[in-house]
Amino acid sequence: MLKKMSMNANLLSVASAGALALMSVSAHAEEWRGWNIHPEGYPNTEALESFADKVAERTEGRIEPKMYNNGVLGDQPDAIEQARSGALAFGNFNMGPMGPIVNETNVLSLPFLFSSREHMHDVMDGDIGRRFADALEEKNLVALSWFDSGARSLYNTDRPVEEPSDVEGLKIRVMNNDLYVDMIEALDGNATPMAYGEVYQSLKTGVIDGAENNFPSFESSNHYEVSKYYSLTEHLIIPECICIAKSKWDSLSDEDQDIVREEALAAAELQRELWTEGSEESRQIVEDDGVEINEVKDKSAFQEKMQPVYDQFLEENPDLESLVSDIQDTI
Ligand code: BDP
Repeated sequence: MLKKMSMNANLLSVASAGALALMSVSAHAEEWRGWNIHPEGYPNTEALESFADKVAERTEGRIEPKMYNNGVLGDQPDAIEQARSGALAFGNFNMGPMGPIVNETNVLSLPFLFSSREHMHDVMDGDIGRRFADALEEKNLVALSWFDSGARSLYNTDRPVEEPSDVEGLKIRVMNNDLYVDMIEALDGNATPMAYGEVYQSLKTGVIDGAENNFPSFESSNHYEVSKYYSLTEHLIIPECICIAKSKWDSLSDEDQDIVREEALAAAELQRELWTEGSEESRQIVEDDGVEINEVKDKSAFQEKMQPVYDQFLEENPDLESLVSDIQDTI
């Protein structure tokens, strides 16, 4: 009897040693899967890779972020859902496709809301940015810092867009957000929401006539190879976050939270620097390849066309009116 008990106790201690060993492996290195839609060399990718390395180094391997670039973990709307549930640990998300999930962030998709990148940075780095972060957190995403994504402009396979009427009849791909459908329809174009990864082929085969994006994305996605008119409408300046799954964030010690937050802020600083250089380089690449880039002389004509989009949005979301005017007043 005694002998049997001690054998069991021995077995138990072997088993618990095994369990402990397993626990310490997982406690030692928790892989954090990070979603990124962009390829190697893109400003965001460089900054995210640096974030991942620094976090792993400073937490001495307690957290091991690993970037999955090129959107290999899925489309942006799916990835946002995965990060909300904790299936993905974090991602670099654009506030455009965030709108259908976190209603407040739709404000950031109102055309011509920000007058410049600097305006956007001032807003997002200050108290108003905190309000957006609070709204995101209610939906289980912890926004730690804000990346640049320049200004988005229209491009198409057919003609330069110089005035609103030039958009008439063009089939334009937009990101997944009804506000962008309204925006293109207000210009008498046909809007087609579509995943980013499908745009190249759709431009090439004529399923769509155009799309809209910043220079780095226009270049890195190769859309410039098949769409030779880029018109500087600069209608959207949309911030992007480094957003962490709330469940992952809440599981961190205070010390590790500080490290992750500091490195997310450092990554945003790096990204913004790389963005400035990267945009210039991308513009040069597409120009050298024969893309015709035109200024839009009278931007206010486009802005005026957006009035119904604002009116409808504010009618549907009266509680967001002060947020819109606070942003417009931050100059
Ligand atoms: C890029 C954004 C990316 C979007 C993409 C798009 O950085 O998050 O998914 O545009 O148009 O500029 O879908």
